[in-house]
Amino acid sequence: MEKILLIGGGGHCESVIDSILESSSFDIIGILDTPEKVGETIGGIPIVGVDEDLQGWRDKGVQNAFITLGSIGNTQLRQKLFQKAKDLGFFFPVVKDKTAIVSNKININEGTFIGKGAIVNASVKIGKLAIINSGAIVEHGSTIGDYCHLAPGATLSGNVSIGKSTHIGTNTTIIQGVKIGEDTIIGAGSVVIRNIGSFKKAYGNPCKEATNE
Ligand code: JB2
Repeated sequence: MEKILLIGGGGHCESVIDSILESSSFDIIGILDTPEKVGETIGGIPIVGVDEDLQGWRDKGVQNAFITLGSIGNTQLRQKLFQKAKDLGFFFPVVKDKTAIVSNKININEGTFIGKGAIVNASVKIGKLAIINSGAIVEHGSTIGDYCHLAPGATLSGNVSIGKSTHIGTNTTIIQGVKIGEDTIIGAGSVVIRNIGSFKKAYGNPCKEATNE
C-alpha cells in the first residue's frame, strides 16, 4: 500500500483519516502540525513533525500528501501548505469516503476530499483541494472551483457554479443554475435563489449579500 503524509491535525484531519482507514486506500505514516502538537495522536495516527519536515519525508520516499487542515472561509493556509508540498514533488490524491455516491462521469482534481454520504452526480467538475463535506449534494452539471468547501448538508441543484475558495455553509440550499463568485462566504442554512458575486458575505432566505461588512 502506498504511504501518505497528512498536513494539519485537527477535526477535519480526523474525518479524512476515518475515510482513508475505512477504505484501506493508503498507509498513513503520520501527521504534520505545529510544534506544540507533536507527539499527540489524532484518530489513532501520531503527529510526527512540523511542515519543515516535508523535505525529509520526501527524501525518505513518501510520495503522497493530503492537506487535512480544513477551512471556514479563509483558504490561504491550505493553499500555502499545498504549494509547499507540491513544490517538493508530493502527489495529492483524491480521498473519497467509501459511503459517498459519486458518478464516474465527473472531473475531479488533486487533493479534493469527498466525505461520508456525499452525492456527486454526472457531469460535475470539481477543482483541486476542494472539500465536499458529509452529506453534501452536488447535482448534475455543477462546477466547484479550487479550494471550495461545501459544508455538511449543502445542496447544489443542477448546473450551479461556485468560484474558487468559496465557502458554502452547512445546510445551505442553492437552486439550479445559480452562479456564486470566488472567495465568497454563504452563511449556514441560506437559500440561494439568485447569483452572488465574488468577495462577498451573504446569508438568509432568500440569501442576500451583507452590505455593512
Ligand atoms: O501552519 C500550520 C498549521 N496551523 C494550524 N501547519 C500545519 N501542518 N498545521 C497547522 N495547524 C493545525 O491545523 C492546528 O494546530 C490544528 O491542529 C489544525 C486545525 O484544526 P481545527 O480542528 O481547528 O480545524 P480544521 O481545520 O481541522 O477543521 C476546520 O475545517 C473543517 C472542514 C473546522 O472548522 C471544522 O469544523 C470543519 N469541518
